[in-house]
Amino acid sequence: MNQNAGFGTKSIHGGRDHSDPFAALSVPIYQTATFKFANCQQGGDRFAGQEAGYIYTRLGNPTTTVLEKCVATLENAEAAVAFASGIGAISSVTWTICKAGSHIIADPTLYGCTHAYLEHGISRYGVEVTFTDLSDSNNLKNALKDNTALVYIETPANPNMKIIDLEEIAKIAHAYKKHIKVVCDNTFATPYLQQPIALGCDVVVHSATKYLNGHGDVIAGFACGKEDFMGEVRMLGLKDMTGAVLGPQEAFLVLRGLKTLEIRMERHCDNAVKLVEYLKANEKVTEIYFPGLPEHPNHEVAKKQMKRFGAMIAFEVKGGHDAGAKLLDHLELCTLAVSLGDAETLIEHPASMTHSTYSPEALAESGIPEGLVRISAGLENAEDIIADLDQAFGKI
Ligand code: 3LM
Repeated sequence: MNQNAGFGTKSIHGGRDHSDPFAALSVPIYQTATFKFANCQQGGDRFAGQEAGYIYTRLGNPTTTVLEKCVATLENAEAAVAFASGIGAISSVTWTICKAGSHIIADPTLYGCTHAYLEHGISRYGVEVTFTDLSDSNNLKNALKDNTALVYIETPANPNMKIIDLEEIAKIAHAYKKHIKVVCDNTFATPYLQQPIALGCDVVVHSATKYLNGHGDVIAGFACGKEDFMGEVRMLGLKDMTGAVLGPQEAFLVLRGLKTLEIRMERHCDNAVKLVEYLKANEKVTEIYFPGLPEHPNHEVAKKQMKRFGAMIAFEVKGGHDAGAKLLDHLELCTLAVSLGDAETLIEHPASMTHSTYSPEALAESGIPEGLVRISAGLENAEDIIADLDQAFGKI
């Protein structure tokens, strides 16, 4: 494949080396836990890293290798590592970077379990975590310390689409100390809309459970970055510390899902724009959180670093939490479920679901109102999604 190929071409052909003995069009599923050695010498050489080749699927698998190469190509990264989940990727990366005494700086607006992991998980092992609003880069300057090892960001952030200037954050962190790793969770944007590594970040993490797979039938994650560092993440974070390895079946499904990422993202984004137009005209909606709106506080940054504004929308309803709950209970086509990035439009209530791990104080600090409703615009016909919302709004 030509290195200058377009995104859609890369998502179909990326990582394929055409080495299959039967020339199968789709990547075969190597459903095996272990691989035979020709003799003892070969086994020893593979373990010693003196001979290339597979050993055991926790360390690598041919189906997964193709997928990892494809995702690295899409993120413009030297290498990628696949994981059993997004949280598997996030914990493996942070365990690889940090040790007791390390300091992490993170924006407080994050996916609920990522926030819980940083606040209550890794902090149990002598790693200090400072949460500060990174949409103001002065807060980063004030928080950086000698032992800062990692700056952690989601943009657009779950669940309120807060936007952070990746180029600016990476520049400030690296000017302070070159070795600080700036890690960006690119789940909401996908590499089609935003390329954190090109903007100066060191590592991209993903919940591939969402848009990358795109069909709501797989839990998966990725980390992408420099080849040397991804080697460390594989050999320490994944192999020895978390063991959060992606299975070959799941790798196959993500490869299949990725083939349509570009066209799915275009349709998701088109539908989101139409939903936002509808919500803007709806007098029962008091607030809309969408980076494509000029009144979004970081609209200009989103415009600079994203191709389009994504397909995640949050809003508040007149009457607060109770009115929002009523709306969700009356939907017929839109699905009341957590997760996002699927063909189906998914809708949920962050304060009691995805972000129920946050304390009321942390919700307030992160700009997540109690009544907030989050919607993942699916791939159905926009008129049908809107008609369903409209009938449910009619019941509150
Ligand atoms: C959700 N999010 O509905 P997995 N990073 C981001 C995420 O949104 C998520 C992860 C990482 C949701 C999941 S809530 C129980 C359902 C930005 C997940 C974690 O480990 O693959 O689930 O990814 O917002």
